[in-house]
Amino acid sequence: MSQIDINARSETTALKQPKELFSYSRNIDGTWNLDEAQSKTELLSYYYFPDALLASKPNLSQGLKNFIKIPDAMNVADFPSLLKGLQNHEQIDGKRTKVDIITFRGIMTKMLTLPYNLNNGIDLYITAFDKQLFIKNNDELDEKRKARPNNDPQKAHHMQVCEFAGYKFECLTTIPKPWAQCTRQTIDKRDKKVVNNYEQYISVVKTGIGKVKTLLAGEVDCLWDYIPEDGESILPHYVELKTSRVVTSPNQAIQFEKKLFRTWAQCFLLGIKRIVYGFRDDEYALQSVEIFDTEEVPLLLKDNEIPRNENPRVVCIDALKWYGAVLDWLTKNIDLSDELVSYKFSYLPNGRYFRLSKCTDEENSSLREGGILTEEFKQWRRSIRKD
Ligand code: 0WD
Ligand code: CA
Repeated sequence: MSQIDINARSETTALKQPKELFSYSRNIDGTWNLDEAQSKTELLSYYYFPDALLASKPNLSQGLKNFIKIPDAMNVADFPSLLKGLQNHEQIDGKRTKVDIITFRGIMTKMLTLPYNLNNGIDLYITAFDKQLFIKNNDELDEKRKARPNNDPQKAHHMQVCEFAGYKFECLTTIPKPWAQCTRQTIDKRDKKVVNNYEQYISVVKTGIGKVKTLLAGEVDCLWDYIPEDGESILPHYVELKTSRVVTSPNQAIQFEKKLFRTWAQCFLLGIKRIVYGFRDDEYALQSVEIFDTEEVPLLLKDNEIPRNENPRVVCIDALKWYGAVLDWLTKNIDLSDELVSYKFSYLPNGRYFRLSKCTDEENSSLREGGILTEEFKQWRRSIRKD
């Protein structure tokens, strides 16, 4: 077993410009669509929210009882679809994608924000294959934690409404096609549309920090304006949509700061430039909408003068130095060519270390046989192996 001190920091934070490799999507019936063009035309929507719509203070809880919600256990990061998409991409590209780590953005958001979220545990599985690390969340453990009885039904209900409110906000602020191609009906009846969280669009991006190259798959909410011409990066055109309670007290300001930091990490990792926050009151009525520039968030956090008591000021560059250190450590402490073991990489709440330990043989086999890797992907990579 080996461990990395959570106070580890890399000296530099040389960052690579993220680049989209491909995209795919999840349909309303929960099936995956690996057709990139179709995913972009059918599942990628457009931001459209004229200020005038705020006047009616739309209620973000409206339609909750018709919410088409994917069961939590099914809504986990899905490796088989990502790897199939990657295989398609490599077949078109004619070569293996040269990265060190393949994972989902949500996992890397947890890593990057760790220095300012010390009381959240993180439990990951890591498998080396074809000289690359595949990192997966331990979803079973998360499910068990979530399944603990909640003794406060009022709070449980509030959490449910808040989750719905996020998807409702997406529904109110987006249209399925560019404005000129939408019917009047589609635009005007957005508030009546049945909300679902099955449909999603996923962008797969190549990026990295220091010497470590990463491939990250992450959900993207919508486009700000249009899909650019070939040759120009689509990433700066994407938007992240979020909701939060209106900030009315210093304590809430601290909570919002934490959320904004997490959102910054989420967007930064994929190279998304714009964040749109919808602020709602305690009755879930939408009070205001504010647009943040991802690049400006670190400065906002740095200059924010709020009474923060024991809460440390969030320094994004410090989080990046930790992120650089931990990814570098992983690629150096795991033998990338050992395909006989898998690892657990875990951080206990309020711990001082992130620990790497070997999985049991059973866990290793299950990760290599469907848990992370698929037979089809392994065969594909073996078929193009040079040695
Ligand atoms: O615990 C789950 N059910 C999770 C599911 C956790 C993390 C991811 N996912 C799924 C997503 O549905 C997607 O298919 O993995 C895929 C890739 O996601 P990602 O981009 O790596 O995930 P992340 O950055 O953590 O979150 C993106 C979105 C969220 O948007 P907001 O605006 O809330 O950050 O994934 C959804 C959500 O729409 N999502 C969740 N939905 C339900 N329960 C959860 C969750 N715990 N976490 C993320
Ligand atoms: Ca969102």
